[in-house]
Amino acid sequence: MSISKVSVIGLGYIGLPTAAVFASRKIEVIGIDVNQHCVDTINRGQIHIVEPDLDMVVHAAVTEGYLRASIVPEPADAFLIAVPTPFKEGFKPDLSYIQSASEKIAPVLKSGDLVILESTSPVGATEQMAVWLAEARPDLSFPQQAGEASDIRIAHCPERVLPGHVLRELVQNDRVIGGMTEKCSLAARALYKTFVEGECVLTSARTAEMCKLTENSFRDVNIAFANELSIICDKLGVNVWELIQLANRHPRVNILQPGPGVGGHCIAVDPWFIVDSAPEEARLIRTARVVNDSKPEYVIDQVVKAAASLKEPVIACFGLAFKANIDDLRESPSVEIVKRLADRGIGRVVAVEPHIQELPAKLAGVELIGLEDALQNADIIVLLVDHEAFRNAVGRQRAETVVIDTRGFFQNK
Ligand code: SAJ
Repeated sequence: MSISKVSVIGLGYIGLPTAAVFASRKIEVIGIDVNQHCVDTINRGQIHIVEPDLDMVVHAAVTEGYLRASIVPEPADAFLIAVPTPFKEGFKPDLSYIQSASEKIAPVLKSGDLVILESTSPVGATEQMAVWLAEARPDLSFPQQAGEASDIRIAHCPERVLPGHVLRELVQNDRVIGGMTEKCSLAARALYKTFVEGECVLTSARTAEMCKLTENSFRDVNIAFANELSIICDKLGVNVWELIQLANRHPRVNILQPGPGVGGHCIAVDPWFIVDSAPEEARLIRTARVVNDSKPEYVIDQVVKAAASLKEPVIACFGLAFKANIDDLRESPSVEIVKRLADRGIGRVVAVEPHIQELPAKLAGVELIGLEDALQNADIIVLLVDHEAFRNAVGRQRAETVVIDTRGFFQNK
């Protein structure tokens, strides 16, 4: 199967880097998005998201004519769907973006095309996508109808890149390729091999779906273990950071780090897809979510207690991003903590976040200040994100400043 044109549907944090990497291999790429502003930005050779080096790769791809964006789908040889899969009421997966992407590309599909679902999805979503495509195109055959003889090949190939390292991980990570049939898997592998240096391992679509959910749930459960330990250790008067460091000297123990909660768009969402599919069975996975989601309130309680004995304290919150050394504030437990602290009215809440120029609208009433200002004036420092930029702040706070360190940053680690 020869692929000379690839269409990427959804030009967000995964779709745009993927489109740009294909284009950098001199494959013609048409990126499709519903957002006109994003389409226009990309067509100017610029980007609308933050990811190191992505601006250069997109600029080169657009200038050299390999990458174009549009809101109107057009024929291609392979279609990669990288749209959001959030959850709705009751933590139920919302597949509406996949459905509308399927409906969009269906009219331009032709025999021999490959459709790949990259979005993190509950088990069965790829088969569901194939049903939507088949309903829209009764003139074409799909794997669920014709098996290996189908006109259209379908696979699930979940992305597993780490924000902040997307371009490197896209190329270097191993890739799980779950075709609805073996021919589907082989076609998808041939496509990814144009840029993936890691191994492309073949499996079924359902296993590939579960694999991605498993990876993020594994991490969530392990972070929940660390978060629960931190609360137990507070109660028992044990330094959790020292404890973890010591326990991790055991050759088969590797505990992750406690924090103020789990943020981002994946780890706090994906485990719910497993819980939704197997609500009775997924007891540990559900509990991990509950433990991690309760951590912000625990941190707030700590601050409220510390503030109780102070008059109008200046509460300086260090870090707003959802993790270290990035500027992404979306789904960040730190933003939530700062907002809820400000709403409580227990003092003057200020934020230090060297990676941004202005605060998001939901933090109206909070002031963004510099690190030195915070060190001089804070009565309480709440370390929420372990940004490298805070490294030289350690030990420079005033002697009387109370430090609530959710990441073990101010400790002797
Ligand atoms: N966190 C802790 N303690 C830790 C590690 C992380 O509290 O020891 C917190 C972080 O501060 C952050 C959250 O967890 O709030 C998630 O951060 P992360 O670095 O664990 O993961 P993400 O969300 O940036 O990316 C994850 C990755 N998945 C895994 O590592 C299994 C990435 O490979 C996936 O591609 C990505 O989810 C995704 O898109 O699914």
